[in-house]
Parts: sequence; structure tokens; C-alpha cells
Amino acid sequence: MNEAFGIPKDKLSKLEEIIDSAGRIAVLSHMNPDGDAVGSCAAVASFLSEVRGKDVTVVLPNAPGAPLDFITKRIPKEKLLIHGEDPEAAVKAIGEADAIFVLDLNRLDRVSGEEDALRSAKAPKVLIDHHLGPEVEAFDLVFSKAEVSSACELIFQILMEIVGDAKKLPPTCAYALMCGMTTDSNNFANSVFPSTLRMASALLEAGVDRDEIVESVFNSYRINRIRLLGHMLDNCLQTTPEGAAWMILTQEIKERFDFRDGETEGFVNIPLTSKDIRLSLFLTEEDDRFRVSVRSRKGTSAREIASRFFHGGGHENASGGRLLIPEDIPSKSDAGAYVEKATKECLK
Ligand SMILES: [Mn+2]
Repeated sequence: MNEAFGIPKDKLSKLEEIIDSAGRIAVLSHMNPDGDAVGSCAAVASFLSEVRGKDVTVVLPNAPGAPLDFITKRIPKEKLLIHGEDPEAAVKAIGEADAIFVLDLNRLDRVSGEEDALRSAKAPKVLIDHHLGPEVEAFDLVFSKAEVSSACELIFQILMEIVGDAKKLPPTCAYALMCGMTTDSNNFANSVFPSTLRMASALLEAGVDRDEIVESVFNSYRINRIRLLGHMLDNCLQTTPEGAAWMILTQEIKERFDFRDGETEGFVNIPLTSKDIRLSLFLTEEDDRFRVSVRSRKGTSAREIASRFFHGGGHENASGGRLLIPEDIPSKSDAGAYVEKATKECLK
């Protein structure tokens, strides 16, 4: 499998140099970490500590939702710091690191609260990511590829160049890579490349239990989530003749259904199962803003609407952003009208 993925040799030797000269390593990913973010961190941390004997700390801006506990628990408790819960320890770990790995994000502000600590850190910074338009100048070494399912897939490709065989990866590393690829591809529904299936095949041969991952990712929710989904589809789904759909999860609905982080994962994809819809948005009310997820069919750009109207970006058919008050709309009740106008602009 060596050299099959086209990872440049000079980048690999620079990576080896950075790893060799580091004792303590910090591994970071983005705000509201999803399966690919946590999977990437768990995989890289496992490889660097178990294979290379490094002292590795994972630093995340906020805690992953409970549905991701099955991956999070693979990171040793004392080696996982949440900036939102213990900012001092998180900033200290970044400042003391001899090397910093930043995974599954393209811009430094995506690490949220740790951004200043990350920018001012003296240690070499390595980016491994699959989003478009990475902030290249902020890093000493960048592995960036958009033609992969996930950051986990790109990490897998790099590790294969290093170790040559998936069977040589520690079990936690292999499992975490399969997790991130499975969640980011929505269980092989989106962004599946020939290399994605080669990776899945190699990890299965290495002994990863995919049934357990699928059960944990897709079939482990509380019954509240199903009731919330029913409510959202019945009462909150808006559509336009041009093929847009959106739902807005308000604070009031969150409270009524005892909402917990991560429980609306996948809701944004559901409208796209209708042949009449080509652009779908899901808004979640937060303290002073809405978090926005956008998905689109091929031929319609989720990224365009996310970047033009929601201060965001991401992938062509899967993007995210935010809707700010009062910058974008005077009050929360104007969100629906703003979304409608934005979709009309983009689906002309
Ligand atoms: Mn990702």
C-alpha cells in the first residue's frame, strides 16, 4: 500500500523530524467536535503515544456530545482537556507542547477559545485537514486534501506511508480512524472515494469491528431524539418552491425535549431525501446566535450559501456557519425570513 496515496515524500520526512524532536505533543480539533474531529484526535494520539512513545494531550474547545462517548472513551481521561471546562490547563498544554497537531479544520479560529494560545505557541504546527481553503500560513507543515471522505482518511493515508500496513496500527488508532470516516461519510452515503473503500477494507482486515461502530453512531440515541425529530418535521420544516428546506431548533423546543448536544446529528440530511429539495439548512439557537448546518445535492452549493450568508464554509455539499444578532438580523424571530431570503438568492 506504500506510496499509493500520493503523500509527498518531503512532507513525510518533515513530519518525521517534527515527531522525532518532540517529547510532549498537543492534538487539537474544532469547536463542537464531531465524529471525525474526535476520531482524528484519538487516532493521532494513539499512534503518537503507543507507537512513538510520546506524551500526548488532546485539547478540544468543548466536550463532544454523549453519542460520541464510544470514541471519546478511547482517549485516556487525564490526556483529554476541554478548554471550556478548564481553560488554564488547556492553554498550558498548548504552550508546553514541543509539537502541535491540528486536525479536521481549515482556519485557526475554528478552535475557538484556544485560538490565541495556538497562534502564539512556539512549537511547530502540523495541519491535517480535508476542508477547502486551509489557513496555510499559520502552519509549519500542511497536509490538505479535499478528495477524501474525512480527516481520518487523510490521517490513514499518512500513517500508511509511515507504517506500511493497517495491521501495524494500534487497535484504538484503527478503530478511531474507521469511526471518523464512517461519521463524516454518513455511513458511506457521501464523499466516498475509491481510497475511502480501500481504507475501510484495510481496517476491516486489521480487525476493526465496524458493526460496533455503526451501532454506536446510528442506533444509540435516547427516545427523546426520535420525538424531537418528529416534532421538528411536523411543526418546523419550511420549504420553498425553488427546492430549499430549513428547520429552526429554538431554545423553547430544546427545553421541551430536554435536548442534549449531538442529538440533532443527521437532521439536516432528512429533507434531501425528498426529490423536491436540493438545499437543506438546520439552525440551532444558541445564547446570542444560531448555529447553521447546510447540506446540498450535487449541482447546488452548500458552501456558497454558508460563506455568503452565514460567515461559514466547509465542503461543496456539506457546510456550516452561524447567524449573528444583531449583525445579520435584529432579533431571533427574524431568522426564518433571513434564511428564506438567502435561499432565494442562492437558488436563482
Ligand atoms: Mn471532517
